Amino acid sequence: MREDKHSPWWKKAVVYQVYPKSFQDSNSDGIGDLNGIMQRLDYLEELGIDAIWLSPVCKSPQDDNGYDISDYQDIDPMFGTLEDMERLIQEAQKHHIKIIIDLVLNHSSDEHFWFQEAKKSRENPYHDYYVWRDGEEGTPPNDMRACFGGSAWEWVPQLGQYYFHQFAVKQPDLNWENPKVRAEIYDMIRWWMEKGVGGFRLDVIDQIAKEPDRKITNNGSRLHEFIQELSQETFQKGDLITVGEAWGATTDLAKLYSNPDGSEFSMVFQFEHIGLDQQQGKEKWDLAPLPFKKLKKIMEHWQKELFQCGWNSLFWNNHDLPRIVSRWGDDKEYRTESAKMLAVLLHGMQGTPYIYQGEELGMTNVRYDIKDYRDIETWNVYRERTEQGYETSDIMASIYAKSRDNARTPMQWDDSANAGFTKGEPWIKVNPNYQEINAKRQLRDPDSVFHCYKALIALRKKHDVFAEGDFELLLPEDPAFFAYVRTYLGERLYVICNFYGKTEACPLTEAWENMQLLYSNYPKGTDLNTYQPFEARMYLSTNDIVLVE
Ligand code: TEU
Ligand code: CA
Repeated sequence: MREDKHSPWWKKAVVYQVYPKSFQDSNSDGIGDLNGIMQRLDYLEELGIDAIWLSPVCKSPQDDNGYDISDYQDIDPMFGTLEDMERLIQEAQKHHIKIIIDLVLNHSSDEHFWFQEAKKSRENPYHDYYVWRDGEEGTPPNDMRACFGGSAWEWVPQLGQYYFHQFAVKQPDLNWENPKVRAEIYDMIRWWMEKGVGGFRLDVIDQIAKEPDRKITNNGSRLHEFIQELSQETFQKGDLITVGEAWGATTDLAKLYSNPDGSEFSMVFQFEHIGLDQQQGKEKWDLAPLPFKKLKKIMEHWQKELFQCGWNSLFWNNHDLPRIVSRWGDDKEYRTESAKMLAVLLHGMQGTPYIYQGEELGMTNVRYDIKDYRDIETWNVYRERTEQGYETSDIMASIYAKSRDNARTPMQWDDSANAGFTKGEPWIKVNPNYQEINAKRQLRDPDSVFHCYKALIALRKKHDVFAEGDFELLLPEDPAFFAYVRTYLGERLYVICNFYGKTEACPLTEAWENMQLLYSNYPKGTDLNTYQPFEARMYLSTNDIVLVE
């Protein structure tokens, strides 16, 4: 059990997500690996992060880049060995960094031993580890679709049954209704806890309690029962950070997931702000402009609703999302300014910030020829939409904007060949802008995006108002400014961001000259009410009690 339930360590922590395949290659096979991560721990310590969330490194046929696990207790040889993983956990500790591993518990790979057994016969002891329905070839039990396209049901002729898969065909859904499955999973998690991991990220956790007969995927009726049991059997035995991925989370559900009594997780990833720039009720590929006021409202709603009765995670990016600077900033003329503005905006809020590798450099989206994409989802949408008669140029416009490979291009370390990521042939092309955008250059430049992130991390540690303050949105109807104030005891933290690329006069009239300018992405101007393109500032006002002698 945690020692101090009221302020667990992760409330002031900042997490950095490593997508291992694209972070650092150490043996020139073109694929990032665990030893590569070890070589970059100094860099991460310099940035000041507290934990690494490591996307899956377990054994996997890599049909979905490791989110299809064939052995939860071994490392994929492509990334290294179990000993390398143990060493990474220890080495990271020396850099004051914990390792959070990614648990993919909704499904396994079809190459997992359980599934290999399960499909042998209906009587096999592992058969019920997965979700089967009787049927006839060509007529699946219902019309449910898989996330990556096609039917959610796959026919297995020798059994005369279909199995259910919410994602790829090679990712059969595990049957959480079966207590044996749950017990095996808990054993496996405890085994990782004994190895000294600092926490867990739980992949699509809100989909584990699926009820395919009712066409329910997210938020099934037994979901919180399962999660509470999982938490009790595992996480609550340690002092961990846990974060569930929950595309279907509302603020009410998030209060359950992140209940301060510790009965479920530390926090969840919610995606309400993430789906905004797409046509209502359509897919992410159906692009629409960002409704800015709605973005403000949604962020305000989450900040307010979870205050003192839950905990937010704060993120713009992950391995499934396009680069935020290309998405809602400006990746051309104002790349540096807008990347910093987006950082300031998010890092001033309450919650645990997550930085996705390269975000701290303002890395951008890419535009490749379709043959150079690697992601299963990207290929599927290209094929499906081509079959449906979409114009190729429209499909490519969607892929440029939203492909998951935007996030998966190699980390840009320096201006040498392949951005210093590999001495071999990278598994996915490097973004051609690496000579301009790279870590080496930014480490030397105090005005870089890197140094902005570093400063924001340090501020969160220094001032309690970042973790503890309440939230009030300012100028909710303003079309250009995203501004808010956080208050905690005597401290007031103002965050004011010009969200767009035009110079604007700020309507706020506080006495800025009496406050401390904690951070700004422009040199201090003379006119305190004028904001340059994408200008962002943080002011701190403290009610100093003057003692009169
Ligand atoms: O993603 C969950 C999920 O819902 C995604 O498929 C999402 O809809 C998609 O990426 C949007 O483009 C998690 C992992 O983060 C993702 O990488 C995996 O592919 C997926 O689960 C399956 O494990
Ligand atoms: Ca390698």
